[in-house]
Amino acid sequence: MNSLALINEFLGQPPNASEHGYQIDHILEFAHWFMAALFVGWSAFFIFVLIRFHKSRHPKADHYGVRSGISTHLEFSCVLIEAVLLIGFAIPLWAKRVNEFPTGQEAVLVHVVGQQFNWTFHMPGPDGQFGKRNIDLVTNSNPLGIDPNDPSGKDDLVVLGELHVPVNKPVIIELSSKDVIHNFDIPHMRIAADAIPGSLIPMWFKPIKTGTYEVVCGQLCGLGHYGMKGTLVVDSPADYQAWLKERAELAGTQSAPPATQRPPGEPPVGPTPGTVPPPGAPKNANPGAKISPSPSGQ
Ligand SMILES: [Cu+2]
Repeated sequence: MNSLALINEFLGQPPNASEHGYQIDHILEFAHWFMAALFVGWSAFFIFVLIRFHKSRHPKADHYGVRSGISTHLEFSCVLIEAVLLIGFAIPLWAKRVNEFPTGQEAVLVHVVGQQFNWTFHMPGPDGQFGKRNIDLVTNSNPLGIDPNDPSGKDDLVVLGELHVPVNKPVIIELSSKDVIHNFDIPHMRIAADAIPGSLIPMWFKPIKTGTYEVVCGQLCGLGHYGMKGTLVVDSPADYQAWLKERAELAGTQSAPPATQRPPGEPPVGPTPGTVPPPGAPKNANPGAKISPSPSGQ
């Protein structure tokens, strides 16, 4: 099994840190070794055919061709192995991922919202209820448009760029986007799904190792796509509680989340070019906004 895992390492797969990830790695390993065997087999067959049917050995073409049934048997074996991979491994794993969601009580619930070019995480707070969101209320200090009059939104946590979750507890994510199609991808957790405006896409995983992992956008979503990164921190239960407490305290003192760092070359924060502002929005929400120079002086 360990020698099999080498091919994933060779292909640049980061180490797995989620419960279901080992099954995905197993399918990847199997499929890659199978493809490697096919490549070697068909290449050898190609070279054999070049030599065996060379013009010097057969000056006159034989229109009957090969009469042995070996190629039929070989092709049937390949189809059989592929069918076993698909029906025996891939479909059951997929069914498990989409049908066997953990229940809300045992899981951590997070709304993840993509926008050019960052990820915002929305957690329901101690009451377990997400506050209502209204696109008309979206401002720079309220990036998700949480309704201030909704009592269930009072204790909600909105975090830009860095999500903390406890280890060994399922995390259910509901994914959406504010502008274009993004892709929420945590390679170490072996999960990825498109974030589509107007849709709420559920996904889940169970982290099994504490640590800090990279969240990336897996869809080319604009000029600053390369900078659309976030962080997932898997904490011990005590560290997670400390983080929740710290965020709750910060939410009470901060009126606005930290300004988003725009990647070089990106237009200033404001309405995405080509988008229609919500009814009642100020004509120029961000007059005279400039890209502030980064600390390195670029
Ligand atoms: Cu993106």
